[in-house]
Amino acid sequence: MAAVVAASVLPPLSERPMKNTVVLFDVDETLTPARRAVAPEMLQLLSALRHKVAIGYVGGSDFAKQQEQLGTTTIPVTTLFDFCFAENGLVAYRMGQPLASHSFIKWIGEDNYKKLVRFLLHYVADLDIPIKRGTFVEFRNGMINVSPIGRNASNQERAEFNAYDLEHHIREKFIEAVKKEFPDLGLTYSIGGMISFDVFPNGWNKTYCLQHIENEKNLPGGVEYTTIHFFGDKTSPGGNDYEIYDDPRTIGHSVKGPADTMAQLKELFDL
Ligand code: M1P
Repeated sequence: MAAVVAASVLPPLSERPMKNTVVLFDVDETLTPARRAVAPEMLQLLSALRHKVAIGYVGGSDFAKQQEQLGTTTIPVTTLFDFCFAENGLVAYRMGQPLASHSFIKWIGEDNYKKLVRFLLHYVADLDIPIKRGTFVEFRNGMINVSPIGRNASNQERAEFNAYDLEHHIREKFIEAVKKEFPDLGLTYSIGGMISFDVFPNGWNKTYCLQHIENEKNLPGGVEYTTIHFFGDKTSPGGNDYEIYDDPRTIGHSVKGPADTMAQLKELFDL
């Protein structure tokens, strides 16, 4: 029901009442609980917001996970947002159509990548943690995601690893070891979720997606977005929302979870 409302007919971007405003959202713990599905109430609110302004999300995860969390089996996530930015905007859709993007493997090159992945997998092999599952390195278009426990961990196992990591700093130590081994690769290491960290070229953080927003004015009949709001939960230095939250091009809003996002949206946009 909520998704049906969310997918209802909308004014084109150039005819939205606040047409120079775009509102961008982080996904995990901003629109949804971590790695869980969005609530129908959130979709309803986003639909109401979308009748006033342009909306988009920018997540570190790959597009498939965002489709799982924000869309349904019958509703593509690209119909629910004007802009969909997966992998920090390295995979991007505008009004349902894909935009051109860079790739991590082209940037780093096969030889450097082989050295990096060799080190990562050796490190995981030697790591003594309570349990391990599978998929320790996930290869994506704009980054790789590295998980000491493995991405196949269940929700229960994810929570247990997260608690263990808080105490033992497994991911922080792992990142320090990679940095020491590869001081010159120009990579950023970002802990955005519960069981893993993302690795991408310096500068390919969430601010990457802003170039797509800024390019809108150059499209035929395009809109110049002079006001860019961003809502995220990991907005402190070191968090993966920090750079875009702190960017001079955005108005940053820090949230404590999806319920807080909804409360702040209602107040700010009179919804
Ligand atoms: O969106 C935040 C992070 O979500 C996942 O992290 P984890 O599986 O560790 O909870 C990953 O998709 C990660 O890439 C992403 O940054």
